[in-house]
Amino acid sequence: MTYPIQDFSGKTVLVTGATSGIGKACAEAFLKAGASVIATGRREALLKELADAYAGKVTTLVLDITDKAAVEAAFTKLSPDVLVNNAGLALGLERADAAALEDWETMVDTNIKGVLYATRTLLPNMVARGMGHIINIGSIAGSYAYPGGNVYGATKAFIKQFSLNLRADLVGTPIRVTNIEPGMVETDFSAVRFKGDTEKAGSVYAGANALTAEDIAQAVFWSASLPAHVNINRIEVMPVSQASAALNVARK
Ligand code: NDP
Ligand code: 8X3
Repeated sequence: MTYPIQDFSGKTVLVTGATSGIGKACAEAFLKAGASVIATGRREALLKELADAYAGKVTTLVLDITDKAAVEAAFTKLSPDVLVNNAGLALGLERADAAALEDWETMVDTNIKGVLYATRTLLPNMVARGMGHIINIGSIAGSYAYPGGNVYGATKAFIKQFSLNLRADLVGTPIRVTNIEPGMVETDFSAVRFKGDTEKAGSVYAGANALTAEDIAQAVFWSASLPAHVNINRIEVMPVSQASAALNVARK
């Protein structure tokens, strides 16, 4: 018997932060499988590039995920089969006593509140339709502490627990919830974290044989492609070159 994976033709996938990196790769994985994609992000030109590359299959929504009113207005009538809550960022790697409070606020606004705005707006439609899969992009930073990961890691810990709590609420409905937790993926992530310092960003990935955005897109796609009765709760993915660090001890 052939294993009954989902057919994505005729299905719609909404990807937040589809202008680059993991979000763009997720959009492309679903497009290649025949789905239509609603691609969101702030950089209109990059959304247009994606739409041009997959003519007729991509609807673009230029929006800032931290803008609650804009998200509600844009998403309220939508009922995608899959929502990939991917838009997010890290800002800075300073110790907590030196980090910029504004950076902390931006991470909370984007990585937590943005996910809440998208999820809370779309979820009633999914429940009413009796169909839907919410796939959050968490991080290993939500499970393992590292110096400078302070608020970024905490936002991803929120996403891990929010994903599990959504599952608890949605038992008895067909809605699925998955948290994908990547380790080091070579994208614009570090260039954003280091505010355009591409040399510093490059050194993060140098010689590391990091994961690619496509590696994570495959985990996202696989989770969504499984039969409707299967829920992947969490997937933690690291490059083979990475492992959780030993506990630190400061010595005299
Ligand atoms: P990128 O910088 O390549 O992509 C980030 C995406 O998020 C962009 O499409 C960007 O779109 C979007 N985004 C950021 N802020 C906003 C905003 N305010 N409103 C709308 N969209 C926004 O990085 P990645 O692909 O690596 O990151 C994607 C996700 O993966 C993030 O949640 C990140 O935390 C997570 N992750 C990344 C890892 C890595 O090592 N790279 C590891 C673990 C998790 P635009 O700028 O056009 O608005
Ligand atoms: C990104 C992975 O380890 O840089 O979420 O925080 S890490």
